Amino acid sequence: MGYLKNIKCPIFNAEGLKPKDLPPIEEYFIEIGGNTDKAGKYLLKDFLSNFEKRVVNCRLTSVSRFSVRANWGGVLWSDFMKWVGDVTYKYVYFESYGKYATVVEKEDMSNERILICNEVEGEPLEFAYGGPIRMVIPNLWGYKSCKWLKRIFFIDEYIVGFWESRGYDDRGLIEPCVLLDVNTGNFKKIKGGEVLEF
Ligand SMILES: Nc1nc2c(c(=O)[nH]1)N[C@H]1C(S)=C(S)[C@@H](COP(=O)(O)O)O[C@H]1N2
Ligand SMILES: [Mo]
Repeated sequence: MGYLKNIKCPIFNAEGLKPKDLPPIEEYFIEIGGNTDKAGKYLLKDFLSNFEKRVVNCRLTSVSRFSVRANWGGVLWSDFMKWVGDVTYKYVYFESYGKYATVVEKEDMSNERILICNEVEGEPLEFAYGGPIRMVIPNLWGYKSCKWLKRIFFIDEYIVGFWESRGYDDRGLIEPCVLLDVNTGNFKKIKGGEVLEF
């Protein structure tokens, strides 16, 4: 059993995606879009081969009031952006293999821990938690961290995402509250922004 399942990390799957809805791993592709030379479709393994594997220790924090810390492995967003090279955009649009999408402001993508994640604690990311590949954006509410990632598009016009169209905040900045720390099972107060205090 994977680390997240072991510590009973909640699983969100708004689109009701099933493993059979994903292409087989050898055919799984990610599409990059926008005003960049790198726009196109990449088989996941080819995509990953462009990058050094990085591990980031940070928290995923849900507006539904839980937060989980883990060692997430994958492609550092800043490495990805170096590879993308010149690109002009105001937002980044993320879409899953289901009917899920979300958009993040350019400014919010500068956090150095943002990761395109395919491993947790050295193991492949499980389907339930967004495997084979998802976003981990520790500075925003979890609904901005798209699971079962299919598209990363650099865009100029805002697109309303799945939860955003249902009333969630467009920016998704983490607000002060009390939430469940999944790692310890304790409820903790957070001050807002990326959870760095525990
Ligand atoms: N494709 C997709 N991505 C998604 C979601 C979803 O339902 N579908 N839920 C979001 C929400 S609200 C949160 S809090 C996190 C939860 O990640 P987890 O299910 O791995 O705990 O995934 C986000 N990414
Ligand atoms: Mo969430």
